[in-house]
Amino acid sequence: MKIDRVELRELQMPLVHFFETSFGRTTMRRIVLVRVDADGLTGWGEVTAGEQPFYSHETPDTAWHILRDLLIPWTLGKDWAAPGDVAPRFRPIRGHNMAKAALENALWDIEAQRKNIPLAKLLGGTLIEIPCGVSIGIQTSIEVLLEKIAREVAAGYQRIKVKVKPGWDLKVLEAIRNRFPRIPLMADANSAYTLADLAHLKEFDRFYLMMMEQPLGWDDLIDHARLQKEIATPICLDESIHSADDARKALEIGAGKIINIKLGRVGGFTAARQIHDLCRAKNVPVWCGGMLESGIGRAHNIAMSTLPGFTLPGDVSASKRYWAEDVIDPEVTVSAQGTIHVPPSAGLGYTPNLQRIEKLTVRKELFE
Ligand code: OSB
Ligand code: MG
Repeated sequence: MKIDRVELRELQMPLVHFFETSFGRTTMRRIVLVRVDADGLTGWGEVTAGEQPFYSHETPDTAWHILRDLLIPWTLGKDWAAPGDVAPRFRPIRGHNMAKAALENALWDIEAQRKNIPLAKLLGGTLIEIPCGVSIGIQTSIEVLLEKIAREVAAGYQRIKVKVKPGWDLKVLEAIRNRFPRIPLMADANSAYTLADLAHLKEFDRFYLMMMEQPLGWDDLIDHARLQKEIATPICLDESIHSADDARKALEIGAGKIINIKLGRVGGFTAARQIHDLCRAKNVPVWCGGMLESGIGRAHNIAMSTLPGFTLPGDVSASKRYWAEDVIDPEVTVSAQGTIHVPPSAGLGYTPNLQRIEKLTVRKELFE
């Protein structure tokens, strides 16, 4: 495919409800979309970076810089045999995986359209319906959290993830288990603890969680391996895994038993599929993480979640949980059984709503 044109846009999208983690609260998302035109087709990608460098080092502005000054000049006007071929070309740039993923994933969208098949099928996906969970942020009170959980359970979601941090953890989990003794439940700490909290982290075992996500350092594997030896709850790695090599090393030393795969964090579909394949060969379950994506990133997450190793419900949920109006048609909906039916049409399976995208755009730049 020959890339004729690339457009970068920044959208500002207010969340319907703030989202709070151990590293802070988000109310307004700044979302960079990449539109690529090639072979008479249009593909879309999304930068999943947070507004501040509190989850990873990337932000919308660092991604814009890396895309404008490096990734776009390296790909524009060139003919790529396969979408994954840009991944080795991008390798000299250290990190900046979310910028890389946005461009690479747009090419996968185009390739699927060129072959007239769903993106899920192009990736090797087999599921036609994917299991969904929700990630519920830190709330103003435990009562508010319990009400939110009740609503999501009633909506059909197959597992509940809550965010935890020191001061919002054991008493919260205790209250949840008192009211919902049987729901599949997990906790995500986003690196809020250290090994000095070992005794405290052992207490989480009381709540028979499906897993505890990224309790320790955002770039750590060693301490996670030490912690995993001391607790029964399986550790799931998120922030620490940026590549298939990271995943291999993590599993080798026992840093966790489950991996959350996020397209942006690992640099796109090529790396995501490598991690999936590695974990599958080792019988390690994976699931698809979320980054408060717009419909574009959400559509990519849905396609990836159809790969056979995605055996656990992901943080891939309905558009309306995030946005008054999403940027795709139709918006993503979740069935009463807590599943998303994967669209059978070619490419993303959802149509970017150009008018709505234009309305939300606060800056754009065109490269030809
Ligand atoms: O750690 O999984 C995370 C959102 C932003 C940054 C990090 C994380 C999250 C979520 C939300 O948990 C998942 C979603 O609903 O998109
Ligand atoms: Mg996480």
